[in-house]
This record gives sequence, structure tokens and C-alpha cells, in this order.
Amino acid sequence: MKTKTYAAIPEEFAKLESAKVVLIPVPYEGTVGTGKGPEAFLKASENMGLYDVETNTEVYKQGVYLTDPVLDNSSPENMVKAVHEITKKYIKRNKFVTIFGGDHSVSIGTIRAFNETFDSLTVLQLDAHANLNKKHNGSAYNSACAAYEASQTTNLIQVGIRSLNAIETTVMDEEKMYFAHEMAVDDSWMDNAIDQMTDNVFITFDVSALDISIMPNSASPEPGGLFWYETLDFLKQVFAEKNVVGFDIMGFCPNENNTASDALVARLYNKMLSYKFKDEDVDDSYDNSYDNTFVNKNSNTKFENDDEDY
Ligand SMILES: [Mn+2]
Repeated sequence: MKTKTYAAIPEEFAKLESAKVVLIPVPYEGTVGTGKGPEAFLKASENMGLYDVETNTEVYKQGVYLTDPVLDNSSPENMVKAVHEITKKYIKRNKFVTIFGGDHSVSIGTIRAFNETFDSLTVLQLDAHANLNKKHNGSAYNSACAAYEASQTTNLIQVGIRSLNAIETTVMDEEKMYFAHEMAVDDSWMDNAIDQMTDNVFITFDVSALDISIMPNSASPEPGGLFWYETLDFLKQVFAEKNVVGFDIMGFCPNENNTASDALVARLYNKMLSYKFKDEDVDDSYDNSYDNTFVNKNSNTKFENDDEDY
């Protein structure tokens, strides 16, 4: 795999020195078939329109530097170490660091790096699975354990959960656990979850959080889950109200016979970046101004209640 730049953006927006964003692909297979995730995501990103309608921005102009993929899979523990090291390296260069996996165990390394760098970190986990096992099959570096360390060392908030085992219920903080079946009938979860967050928030997004109908290609699909626009509504609010310090997207398990999921993760990544940088100016000399003057023949608006922020 080696895509030259994220989404085939021009080189001038892909240089490390000037890029505000760093994207680290981690095609770590784990035990579930997610090794091809980053490659499918990058390919789909190249086929996507990069202008974000909602925010009226082209976020890639903030600069996105694509690193070489992290390929260390000599052991799950060594992979986590390698991910931790590279994530921390780019955080220290004051980049907005994003990671695309890969098995969810990759996040043990990303969360550790952010938690060591940012004060009183909230980890917002969107996931079908709690991933709160201390060990699984003898290892602490397994997707089933992805959030255990975060549960002990950060303010962990879990959203979309609908699969866990009895032992995990002894670890979970019920107040900060948003079960999918409750979310489906009461949308107050969004405000409640945001109220529980500290200012610094790292988002770990396991694509299994999404409803199985819009994301059939997750590592361990579960029926139920979040739909597209409620997911965006929630993320939009989190980015608007909190200091999101970085994010990862994990657990994507592409199927070459159904590439709709590839398009979803490509758009999801671009959306999250767009929400992060929507108010930041692009410093460039690029001229994208057209003569936009036209005669407005009809002053009626499309919707009656135009109370959105964008
Ligand atoms: Mn997970």
C-alpha cells in the first residue's frame, strides 16, 4: 500500500512542515481481518469530493501529512509500542494526529500517547463492544481489551455499546456507558454524554458503533447502532463544544464486493476533520473566487426552521 498523499491532494498540502493534520495508517490485522482497512479507506478517499457542503470548507487545505504505515506486527505488544511512539512523536510536533486502523487493539497505543500528553483527558469511545476486558486469550493487547486501560486512567465515555460480557459489567462505569438500546428511544444521551466530558477529548471510533445496515463491514458486526446523521449531529456538537485533541477510526473490515462501507469511512474521516477545522482560515494564495452575484428570483427558503449552526 502506498498512496502518495491523502486523497491524492496536491503535494503543497501534504508536506509535514506545513500540515496541521497527520494521518497514520496502521493496517494491523489482529485476529479479525482489518488489515486491509487503511488501504481501502485511502483508495475511497481519492474517489471522494473533498469539498464539505455542510461546513463550506475544503479541510485538506489545512494540510494533511500521510505517514508511512505502521507495519510492526512482531507481537501485539510491540505493535502497541510502535503506535504509541509514532503517535506521541507527531503530537509533540503540535500536529492534529489521526490514526486509521486496523484492529481496535491499536487504540491502546493511541490513547496512551494522548493521555500522556493532555491534561485530564476524556476518551470518547464509539463502539458496539465495551472492550473492557483486562485480558483476553491471555493477552492484554487484544481488541476485547482496547478500552480497559482508558477505563483506569482517563475519563472514559462509551457510546453505542450493545455487546459485553458479565466480567466487563464489573469494570464499566454505568453512568458513562450509553447502551444502544437506550439511545434508540431517547436522544438526551447526546447532551448528557457531552456534559460528562472534560475539555480535552480524544475520540476512538470503532466503526461497529454504526448501525449494521450502513456499516456491514466492521470486524465484529452487531445489529442495532448509530445511523449516519445522528452520528454526525453528535460529533458536530462534540467538536463545537470541546477541544478534540485527536481521533482514531478502527475496526473497519473492507469487503471488495461491497465498497459502500469504504465510501462511508472516507467521508466520516473527512467530516471529522471538517468539524475540527471549520473556523480556521487557510493561509494560502489560492484564488477560488468566482463571481457569485446572481439575481435572486424567489426569496423563499428551502426549510422553515433554519436553526442550524452551519
Ligand atoms: Mn472495539
